[in-house]
Amino acid sequence: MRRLDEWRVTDTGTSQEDILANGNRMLMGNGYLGYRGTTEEADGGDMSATIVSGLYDRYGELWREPVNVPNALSVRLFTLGGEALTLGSRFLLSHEQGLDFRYGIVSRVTSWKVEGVTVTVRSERFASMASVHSMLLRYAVETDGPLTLVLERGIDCAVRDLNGPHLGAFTHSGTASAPLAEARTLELGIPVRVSSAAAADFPDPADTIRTSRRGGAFFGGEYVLQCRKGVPRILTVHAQVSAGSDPDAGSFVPAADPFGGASGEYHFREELSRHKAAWDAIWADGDVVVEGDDDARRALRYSLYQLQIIAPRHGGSLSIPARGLSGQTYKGAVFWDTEMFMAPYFLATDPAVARSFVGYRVRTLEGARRKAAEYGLRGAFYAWESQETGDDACSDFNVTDVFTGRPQRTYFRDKQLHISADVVYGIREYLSMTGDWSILADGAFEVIVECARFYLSCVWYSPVRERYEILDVIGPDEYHERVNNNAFTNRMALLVFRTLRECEAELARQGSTLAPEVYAATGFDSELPLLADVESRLYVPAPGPDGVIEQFDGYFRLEDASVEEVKSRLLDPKEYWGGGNGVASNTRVIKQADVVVLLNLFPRDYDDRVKRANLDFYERRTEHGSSLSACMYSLLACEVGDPQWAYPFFRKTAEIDLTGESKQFAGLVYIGGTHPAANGGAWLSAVRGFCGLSVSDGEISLSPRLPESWTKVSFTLRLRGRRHSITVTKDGYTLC
Ligand code: IFM
Repeated sequence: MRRLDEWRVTDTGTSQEDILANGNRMLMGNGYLGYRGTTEEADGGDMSATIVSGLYDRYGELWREPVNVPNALSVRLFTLGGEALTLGSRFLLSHEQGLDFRYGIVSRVTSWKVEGVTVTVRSERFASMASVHSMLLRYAVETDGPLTLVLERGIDCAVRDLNGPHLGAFTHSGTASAPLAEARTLELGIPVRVSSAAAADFPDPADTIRTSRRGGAFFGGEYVLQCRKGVPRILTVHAQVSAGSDPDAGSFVPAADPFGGASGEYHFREELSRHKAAWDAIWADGDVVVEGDDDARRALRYSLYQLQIIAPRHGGSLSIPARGLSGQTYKGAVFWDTEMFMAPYFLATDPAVARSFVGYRVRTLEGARRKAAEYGLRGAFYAWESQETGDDACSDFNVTDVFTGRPQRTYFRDKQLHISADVVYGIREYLSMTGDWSILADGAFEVIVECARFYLSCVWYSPVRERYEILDVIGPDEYHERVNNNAFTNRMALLVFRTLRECEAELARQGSTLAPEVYAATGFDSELPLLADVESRLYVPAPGPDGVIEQFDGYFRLEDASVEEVKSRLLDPKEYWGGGNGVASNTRVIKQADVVVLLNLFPRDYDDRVKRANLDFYERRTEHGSSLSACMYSLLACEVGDPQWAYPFFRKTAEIDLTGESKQFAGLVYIGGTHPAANGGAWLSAVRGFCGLSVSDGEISLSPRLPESWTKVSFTLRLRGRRHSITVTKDGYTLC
């Protein structure tokens, strides 16, 4: 049973499905690392995982993916006869676990009945926001009668990977109560260090500690606990994780005794209060308070929590993968999700994080250049699935066919041309919100130039129609592959050209010589005449007489079957709907918002009639098979003044990681995990949608259209170095 209280979500489920869902739901993290919400006794089978931001590896010919580093918070509790007390144990009495999403504290109470004695474990843990290499755990075992138990704890190196293993050359040192495991990634030999120091604050003289019998893949100690009624055994663990990919890799060495002589209890309290202070500072700007609707307030705050625990604040020009730090799904890759769905929240509340996203694209520009060259194109074609170098991790066979078990050819990598424009959109928004033009000299201008050059090399001139077109692409709706003139893609390419012009003009106004320098250095000067021509004659599909914009050439000729009808044609529930043979491919049913994204990004280009017509037309034809979809419909519905229509879409996007109701498979490929884009979409729906916040030329405007149950929304906005507090009610707003 799941419950959502103020700042807390709890769950009592113990099935394998619940364990998997709680792994995501109760994820903890600090931007540097993410630790799944499994119990301390869980093992690889429960998909426990510790994922470090920016650390990837490839095993053999399998997909490159994030490395699941050894589990430094592993605790195993056994009966004297050697039976493990887990959630699957025949001795289990009850279990409740919870996440305090104000402070990122995962706690639980679990009881088992062994030989007539009730054993209860209470644990509490957090990934420190104050010291990103650290995770702390307080683990207490209590019985209501005499019982001998064996408690094993330390570093479990037998972690499970989707496409692993990823680590080798293991060594261990330290002691049974403070082990240190070191290893190297297989592909690049990147060092990984994990330590796990423990303090048992109430040692019973009869308790003993010895080196774990598990040996090999487990480094740590084993306590024999002679439990007595009412005498809890409390263990405090301070784990430290560092990987060679860290910006501070050279300098960070796990402390041998992080307790510094203090008792475990004292140390835990001290670390917890530093951690809470860091969270208080985050919420001071990052919170959004909805009044009048408790469920909405809680779900929105939970979504913001999910974003905050994966925000790369520790430096190093990093971005956020599509499944955050919740596991190895989607290869731990960065998609357009960051720029379009997550960045707006950080731009409004913590622009330094948004700067890191831009820095990441600057850092991976070479990879984008390599990809463009690979396709015989010029400039920068950003990776559809980007890892640490910017080379594309997306496979040519990204889906496994359910019927044959064979890899299915997909064209996400080759044809989602809009990705480079999404990167430019992210830079443009950064400039607009921060006014920080210095980012252009830090590489962002070169990114814009190379993206413009990329689109110049993609367009085709039609002498018959006397216009430039963009052919053979995939738009946001991934079910329709290799289409011509996707309205979103073409409009975004135009945005790239315009952004380049505007930046060039602004730099000149500031007396900067950056633009001519970059043009000369990259040889772009010679392409300026072509740029002018393409910019003026690039085709962007316009609304038809009924106001509807055709998603791509020929879309209106496809079968107009309903979503339900198309779904009923599936022969297997996990079957992929798109691609060559998908049930949706030759119909008008789309996976996710496409034209609707276009209307949200360019609201001034289209009037209300057009927005309404497209909302009505496309929503009925959208499967919402992507977690990126609901928020876009919610936003557009607000834009046309229909917040009640928008509201269920807001709830869907804000609750996605609470309910766990989302697609878990694309074909046979597991795609579960958390959904940061939807979490960002919850902020977009609430603040841009219901509050009607928009910013243009440094000016804030608000047009409240709150849903019926909402009475007030308060949030912070950082704009061009100033902090504004905004309160929106049904009849107006205050801004200071
Ligand atoms: O970026 C998205 C894409 O739009 C739909 N498929 C999943 C990707 C990652 O979230």
